[in-house]
Order: sequence, then structure tokens, then C-alpha cells
Amino acid sequence: MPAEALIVVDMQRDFMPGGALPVPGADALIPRVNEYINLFRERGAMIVATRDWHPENHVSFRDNGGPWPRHCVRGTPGADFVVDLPEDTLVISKATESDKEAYSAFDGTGLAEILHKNGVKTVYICGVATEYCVRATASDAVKNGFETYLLLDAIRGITPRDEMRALEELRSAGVKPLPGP
Ligand code: VGL
Ligand code: ZN
Repeated sequence: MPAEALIVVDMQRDFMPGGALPVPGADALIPRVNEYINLFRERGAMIVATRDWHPENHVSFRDNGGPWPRHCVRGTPGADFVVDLPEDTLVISKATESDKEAYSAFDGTGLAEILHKNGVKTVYICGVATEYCVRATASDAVKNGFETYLLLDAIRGITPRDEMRALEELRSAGVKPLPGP
């Protein structure tokens, strides 16, 4: 059984430069994330990919009183993955209920149970955006009892100040930052 999982957070077209809710520099992560996918796959890790998968009328959209432009509407090109995922990737769709925002990969998805059932003890997290979905996912990973590493060379935030604050908060919550090679 795999003792480790790589969790790739929201590497989707709408979060890339040119997309509906761009994270600056996120496209530069694509080759790094693809390398991590291959590396962890060779190590026998479980590969998990989360996707923001909103219904048309999601509460997080400005049209519905939320903070964000319309993005990652399920089934649209903006919601497509931009990294190369192996066929046996566990895809976790999140924020799928129209009236509920959900940033964490563990929020209402059953991911913790699936990982525990598969023998996973340690998770490595990469993707976007550092201060939103990466932060919530890493924080919940610790709360769910996983040894949690953040792949610092494969995450990006929207706002540098908020990203820094999120990294400090995660570190004090017990998330272990891993610099790149
Ligand atoms: C995200 C803002 C809105 C994220 C998702 O993936 O970090 N951020 N929806
Ligand atoms: Zn969203």
C-alpha cells in the first residue's frame, strides 16, 4: 500500500495567466508539477489531483454576491487540467454545491477516508493558489493526521503578502516546507 500521496491542487486553465482567475506565474509551475507527478509515481505514491468544479450559479461568483469572477465552471475548458495526469489519478472535485464555498480538498469530498483506507501517512502538496486552496488543503491534511509537506517550488499565490502570511500560518500549524532540489 502506498504510504505517500502527492496532492496536486487546482492546476486548471482558469487559474493560469490568461484564464478567468489568473494566479501570476502559475504557468511556470506546469513543468515542475509534471516532474513531481513522475517522481512520486516512480516512488509508488498515490497521485491525487483536485479541481475547482463549480456549478454555473456558484455562490463564490460576483454575479451571486461572491468575491470571484466566474471561473472553473464544471465541464468548461477553463476547468480543464493543465498538467499531465496518469490514468489512475484520483480526481477530487470540490466546491460543487452551488450554495457552499469549499477551498479544501478535504471539505466534503471523503478524501481523508480514502487516503487512510489506502495506507497513506504522508502527503506532499503542490499547486495553486497558496493562500486559498493550497492553504486550506494543507491545514486540513494536518488536522486529519497526515504528515504534511509543502513543495515550495511548485506552489504560487495570488498576492505575495497573503501568500507569506499563509506560509507562516501553515508552518506553525505543523506543515513542513520542502525547498526544491
Ligand atoms: C481558488 C479562489 C477561488 C483556489 C478557488 O483554487 O485557490 N481560489 N476558487
Ligand atoms: Zn473557485
